Amino acid sequence: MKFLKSGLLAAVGLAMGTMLPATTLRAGEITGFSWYSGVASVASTTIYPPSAPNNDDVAGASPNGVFITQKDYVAIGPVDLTFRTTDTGGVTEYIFDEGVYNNTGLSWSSYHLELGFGHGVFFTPSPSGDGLDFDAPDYNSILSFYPSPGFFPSVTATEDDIYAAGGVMPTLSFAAYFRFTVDVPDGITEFTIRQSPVAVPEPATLSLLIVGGLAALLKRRK
Ligand SMILES: [Ca+2]
Ligand SMILES: [Ca+2]
Ligand SMILES: [Ca+2]
Repeated sequence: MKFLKSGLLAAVGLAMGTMLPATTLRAGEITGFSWYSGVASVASTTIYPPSAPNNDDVAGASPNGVFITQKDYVAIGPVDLTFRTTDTGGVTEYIFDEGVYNNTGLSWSSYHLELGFGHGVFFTPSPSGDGLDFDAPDYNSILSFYPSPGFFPSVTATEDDIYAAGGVMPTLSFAAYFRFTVDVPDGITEFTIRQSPVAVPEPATLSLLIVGGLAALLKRRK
């Protein structure tokens, strides 16, 4: 499995290297990609130079896109997708399309995305007003976590957080795409999209919570 994973990574790296020779560096654009997780595998991605750099205020789907074809969660926890960037002389808006597979054995009640820097224990959230955001303040582009057969119809976005909820994504189900929009500014060399599924509390956990609550109540009465 390990060999498969490293082989896959090597293949992705090789593919990106082939597509992105050093001479193609341009402004405000995503140039490379890494992922970090103990709970999921990322099948592949393709990074192209943006066809419309510095299009921060665009409404609707940005022509600049990043596809991440499959993210296969085998346990609940965060996955950090880190993108290398280079200046473009402005803010470039990207649309992200992701395939997400729930292989955790648990149903998910919501899905959380955060923008920041670094990965793992070194992850730090993106500050307010730094130009890196989920299409703030306009929020006039693609934001959808409700592909067929459903999943999360209710989505709220703030500058650096997206919460998708209002439904359930059962185990062994696949979302052909989750879609969201990110503004990539000048002045950074990389940024991270941290993504975390949130599991529906198991009946056993719920019972424990209820028992705990009752015990606390009885203690107070005494
Ligand atoms: Ca920010
Ligand atoms: Ca924007
Ligand atoms: Ca926009």
